[in-house]
Amino acid sequence: MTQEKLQAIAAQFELVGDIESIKPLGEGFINDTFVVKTVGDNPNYILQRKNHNIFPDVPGMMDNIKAVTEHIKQKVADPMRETLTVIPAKDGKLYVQDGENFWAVCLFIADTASYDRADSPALAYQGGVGIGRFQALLSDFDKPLNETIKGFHNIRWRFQQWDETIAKDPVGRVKELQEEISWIESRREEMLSFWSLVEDGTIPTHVTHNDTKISNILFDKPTGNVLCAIDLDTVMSSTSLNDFGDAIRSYTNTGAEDDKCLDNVEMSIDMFRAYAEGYLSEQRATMTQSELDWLAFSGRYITFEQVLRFLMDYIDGDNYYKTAYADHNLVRTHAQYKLLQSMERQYDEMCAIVKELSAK
Ligand code: ADP
Ligand code: GN1
Ligand code: MG
Repeated sequence: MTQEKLQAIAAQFELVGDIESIKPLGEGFINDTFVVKTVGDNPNYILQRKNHNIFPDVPGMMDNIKAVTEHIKQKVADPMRETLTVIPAKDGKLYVQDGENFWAVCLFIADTASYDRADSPALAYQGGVGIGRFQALLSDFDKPLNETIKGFHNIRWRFQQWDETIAKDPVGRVKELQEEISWIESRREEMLSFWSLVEDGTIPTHVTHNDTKISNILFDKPTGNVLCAIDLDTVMSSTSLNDFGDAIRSYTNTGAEDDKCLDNVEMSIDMFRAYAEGYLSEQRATMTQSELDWLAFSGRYITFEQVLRFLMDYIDGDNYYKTAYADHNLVRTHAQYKLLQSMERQYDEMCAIVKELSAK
């Protein structure tokens, strides 16, 4: 993508100030993200090419983001910093379509930090507060939301995709993956029976973020406190347990998501406690008993789902996640499986911590 092309796209949005530069940012697995710097004291912007293969209805997704951010803005002290601000195109749409590509812009929130890994329990606590608060701010949001990715955290749907991918075996990788496939199959019933509690309403649904890894939270640089949840592409109705579980998958990992050295990867129970404490400080009062009962399990559920998704993408020939090298998705599978096993070993302790914290 040339600078000229990027400039031409950015110029179609309602930006204040002349563009000084457009530079790539971050390492997201799905979209391409750029920072648009403007001349002088004018605001800067985030320009994103939204992955249309993964998000079939980008206009519907942008409607979701606009609606939830407008809702949050009504309730917070600093509406320009405590949530994203969507910048429309000059034609009034929330995106610009350029051939097959869809682009969107939001305000760059200055003086913030984001992290790929939690390096202290204090940060994990703040992360928990951030997602708990995000859910609380949206607890009275009552407009319908578009389903941006079908069955995103629905393991029944994921197993359907899984069975089809294994049957198809498009690049002939299934035969060498019998052990990894058994990791998935041996947990199928357990995961489906958890999900059936969401399907039958035992576990309620809410407006949720659905992609709560640590890099999707901004922290305020001057105070170190959490500022807001970003990357709102997957905001949809689901169980709030998914947001907790996905964050636990990310904040508690002592290694990297794609660590080649499996000895680095464990679930840190201290990080678990810190994140849970932050989250429950915002959410405890409104949670049902069924949500509390399954809170610790949600870390296992989402980590399992991630093992399945990475492995399924590897079997499929690496079409979904961006990869940096040939067997990247397999390395991710192994590292996430190590994390899952670590959670399974420490599950009783996780449950005891939830019990202790929720009794406070
Ligand atoms: P992706 O979908 O590729 O993960 P994100 O929306 O998460 O993209 O953005 C990638 C990174 O860019 C974030 O982790 C954060 O560091 C930074 N970022 C995104 N949006 C903003 C924003 N509005 N203000 C400041 N930084 C941002
Ligand atoms: C993707 O977009 P990003 O990088 O924040 C993915 C998540 C995965 C995550 C794994 C829309 O998140 O579901 O958990 O990678 N997002 C989508 O790191 O599939
Ligand atoms: Mg992101």
